[in-house]
Amino acid sequence: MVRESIPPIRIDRIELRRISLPLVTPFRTSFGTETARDILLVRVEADGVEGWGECVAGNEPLYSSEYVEACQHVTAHHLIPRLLGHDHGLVDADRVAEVLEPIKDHRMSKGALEAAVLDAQLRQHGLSMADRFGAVQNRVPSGVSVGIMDSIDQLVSAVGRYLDDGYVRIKLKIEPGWDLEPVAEIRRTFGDSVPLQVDANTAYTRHDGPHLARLDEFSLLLIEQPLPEDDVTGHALIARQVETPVCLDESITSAAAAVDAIERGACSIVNIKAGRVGGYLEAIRVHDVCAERGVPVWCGGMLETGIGRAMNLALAALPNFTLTGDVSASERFWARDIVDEPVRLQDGHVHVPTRPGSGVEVDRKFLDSVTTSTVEVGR
Ligand code: OSB
Ligand code: MG
Repeated sequence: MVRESIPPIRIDRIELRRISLPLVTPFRTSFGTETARDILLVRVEADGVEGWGECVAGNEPLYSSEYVEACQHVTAHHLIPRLLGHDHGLVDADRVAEVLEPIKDHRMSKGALEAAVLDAQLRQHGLSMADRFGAVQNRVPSGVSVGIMDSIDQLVSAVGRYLDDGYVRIKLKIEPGWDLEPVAEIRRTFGDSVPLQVDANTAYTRHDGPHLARLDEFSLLLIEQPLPEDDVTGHALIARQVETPVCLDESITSAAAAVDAIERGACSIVNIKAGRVGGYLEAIRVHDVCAERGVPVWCGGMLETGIGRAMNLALAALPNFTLTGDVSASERFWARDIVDEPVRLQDGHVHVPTRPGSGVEVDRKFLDSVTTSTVEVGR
């Protein structure tokens, strides 16, 4: 990691842009089905450069309490005025979280704003996010998250196509009624050597330990977030009843939350998503506290466009990301991405961008064609 501080930038303008992008196939989880995304992008203009941040909140507050319309509101009315009011608009990405700290929660919104500042600041100084974060890989293995389907046959053909594409790890979304059978069928069809894991997105209860233990025979890499996000103690109970390692996603909202969950025996693996923890800089701290405790991490995804995916790759290249992440190619979700270099799958891997900032340029013409609103927010 480039630890020397980089000079701050003076912000001239901040723009909030909303885009609408259809998904190539509906994505169903235990909390709902998404067919198109309404995405908030933050664009910062500073000292002749621009930086972009992508807010990962969904259309509805189903994954967490955040959702895109609320994110736009809190960003415009609470976060940006605080940031610009701070040092006459002189901003250092390293200090964004601290300046916004009086505002409770709203981590996805804070993360998007910090990312835009960081992107602009790094571009200004010709430094890539990968170098700034301390990346140790120039490419990372690519896993794919596979939604709940209408039938097991459909699931089998979808997984078959992803394996043919070269994905090196499959994650199946599960929920009560869609767990043992789909997992058993994927194992029967594709064998025991396919790295396989499951994600429940909080769909089970504390009483489901014995049921979830029936997944043990399928040698899964992990089971992700079986219980509600605030039930850390419940996860510790489940972890004692199942042999499959428990991994937390929704529950890990900060580095402090990660330390707490690990110390309480609630998880032995952590999924890191920058948006969920308030930004890439806190995500790096989550990585560090997990590394110090011997807990492996992997990079989660939130159906990002090429902007967020490029930044995720810089993060996923850190040394303790020893498990394959949800860092699939752009075409997994989008017919056309909004950046000049969409993420491409090569030999089961994806390349970590090397150009300054996020390393990708926005395709302005295409972006304009999918933009539903743009507002400029001042002090
Ligand atoms: O729980 O990991 C999750 C997408 C939206 C919300 C939550 C999750 C997901 C995914 C998608 O699993 C992973 C990806 O973006 O590749
Ligand atoms: Mg998850």
